[in-house]
Amino acid sequence: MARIVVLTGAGISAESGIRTFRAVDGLWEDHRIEDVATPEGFAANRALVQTFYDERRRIARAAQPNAAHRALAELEARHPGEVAVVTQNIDDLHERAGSRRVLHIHGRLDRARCERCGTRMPVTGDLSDEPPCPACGRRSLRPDVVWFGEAVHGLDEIFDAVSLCEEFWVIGTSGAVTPAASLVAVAAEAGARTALLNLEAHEDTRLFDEVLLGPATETVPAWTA
Ligand code: BJW
Repeated sequence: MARIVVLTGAGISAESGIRTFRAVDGLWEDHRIEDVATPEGFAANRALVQTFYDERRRIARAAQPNAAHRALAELEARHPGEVAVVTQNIDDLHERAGSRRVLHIHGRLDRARCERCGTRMPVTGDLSDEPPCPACGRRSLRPDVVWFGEAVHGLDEIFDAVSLCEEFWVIGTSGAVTPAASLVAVAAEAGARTALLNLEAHEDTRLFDEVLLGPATETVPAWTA
């Protein structure tokens, strides 16, 4: 089990040029959440949702890990086996920075899942082309991401890790979405020290033992040094 569990959100990738969701210029300003981030929205307009994720996949591929991703990878390298990253992000910037133990609670942009047979696979091109599933041949692939109303990935493992850690740090998330937002209460209840590193204070700030405000590329290297 990891001594340090780090929960990350969109804010950690913001300085890599990936838009957050709930900022003034965030993704939800251009799109209705229910149109692009629910199973119902996908059923109503597959092309819109596939194109939305194709575009985000292109942006994520072109983005580079920043100093905050690298600081977490370096922390893990200095403390092998003691650090786990639980990310809400669907980009792979933690992995590309060198983090080895990364759990993608909301899925991954670079993976697809067949709605018919459940097979999961890497995505190389665009899903809006509606390529067939290599396992069953149906044109039923969707991004392997977690939309509202769907079960997050690996929740039991994450609850176990958070309830056994000594340090629980939360970086770059608004705390607007459960169950990720409820993990700080689990950690605090279990006696872990909790810390929030975020650009700005938000409703959940008071739940943390320590709060460090500022851009992640400055706060995370300082905090993990
Ligand atoms: C910086 C920075 C810098 C900026 N440095 N910081 C009522 C009705 C229906 C459902 C519910 C309900 N009440 C609760 C629910 C549950 C629902 C939920 O939470 N809804 C709320 C909106 C109310 N949750 C779910 O549905 C979840 N599933 C679930 O509960 O399942 C139950 C179940 C069990 C068993 C079987 C079946 C079901 C699933 C939630 C899925 C969320 N999915 C998304 C999309 C993923 C794919 C994609 O990326 O497109 O996940 S929504 C979106 O929000 C995305 C994010 O991961 C998530 C969190 O966003 P995040 O990361 O916090 O980003 P922001 O933009 O909000 O905040 C960024 C922060 O960074 C800000 O604070 C900035 O200040 C900061 N920042 N720059 C540091 N440089």
